[in-house]
Amino acid sequence: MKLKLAIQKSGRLHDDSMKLLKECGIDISNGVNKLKAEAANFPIELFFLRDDDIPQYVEDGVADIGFVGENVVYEKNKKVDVAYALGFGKCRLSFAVRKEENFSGPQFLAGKRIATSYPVLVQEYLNKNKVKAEIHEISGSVEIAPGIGLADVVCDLVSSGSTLFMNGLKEAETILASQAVLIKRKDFGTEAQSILERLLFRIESVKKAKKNKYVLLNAPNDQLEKIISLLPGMKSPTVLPLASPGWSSVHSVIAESDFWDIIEQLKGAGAEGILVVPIEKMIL
Ligand code: PRT
Ligand code: ZN
Repeated sequence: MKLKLAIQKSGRLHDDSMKLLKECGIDISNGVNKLKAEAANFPIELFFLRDDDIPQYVEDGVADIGFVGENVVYEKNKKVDVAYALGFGKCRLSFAVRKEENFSGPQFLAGKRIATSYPVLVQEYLNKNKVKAEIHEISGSVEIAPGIGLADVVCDLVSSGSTLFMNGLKEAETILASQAVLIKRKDFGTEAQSILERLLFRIESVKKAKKNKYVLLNAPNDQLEKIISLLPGMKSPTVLPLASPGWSSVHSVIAESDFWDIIEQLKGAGAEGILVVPIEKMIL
């Protein structure tokens, strides 16, 4: 069997979805102008769809899994499971008000007209905060609604914030932090599950590799102990003697997050010739 994966046909998630599959060593042969494509070297079949339709296709079992934004998953509220956070397509669903206004809290929204493409999530927020407001559902260019007098407040996706800024709005309150996730259908056979596990294993290796760097450095032997204590490594660092006496070569893996801290400490401890190399895959 082949696992059927739905991804966005074109738009913000398309390229990152294709890139991730490529990094997982999955070759997609035919182009994206078709509805479907097959992988040559992995039991997977791709469906290219509008992101809004992906949860429904997965619920119906037309696709087994899908890559889609959490914002769409929770708005559509279909019967699917969120199986894995993919780490790309990060954004937030936020209320925004005119820049001269002061959002004092959920009560600010009482009686206001809210323009949004996310009526379900907005209504949920209003209910949770026991606020009554009018929701105007619009499918695109939500940010122009206050300017043309269609609404007082908007609730839309934000990443850099420049769209809001250019429309004289400011972000007031985030109701959902979102990223692309892998969703799967409820009814999943064992064969499908085992292909999914192979795929997730590869995705996990790619993600881990991106978060880490391979570091090689030269260390004077009398500082080795100190330098090794600074380096976590996967088990422990590799230490090899250099041709010149009194020196060793030390290899290790450092997490991107504390990378510069550790490099500075390594230099302070006498490390020289530090090389930092990206890691392509990391299998633990
Ligand atoms: O055609 P299809 O229906 O498939 O695509 P679409 O037009 O509905 O979606 P698309 O391609 O715009 O976005 C797909 C997904 O990308 C979204 O569902 C989110 O999960 C994710 N994503 C990440 C974003 C953004 N960042 C984002 N910034 N989706 C939309 N935006 C828009 C936002 O709506 C606003 O208009 O970008 C503008 C704000 O960006 P900044 O950088 O100016 O703040
Ligand atoms: Zn869409």
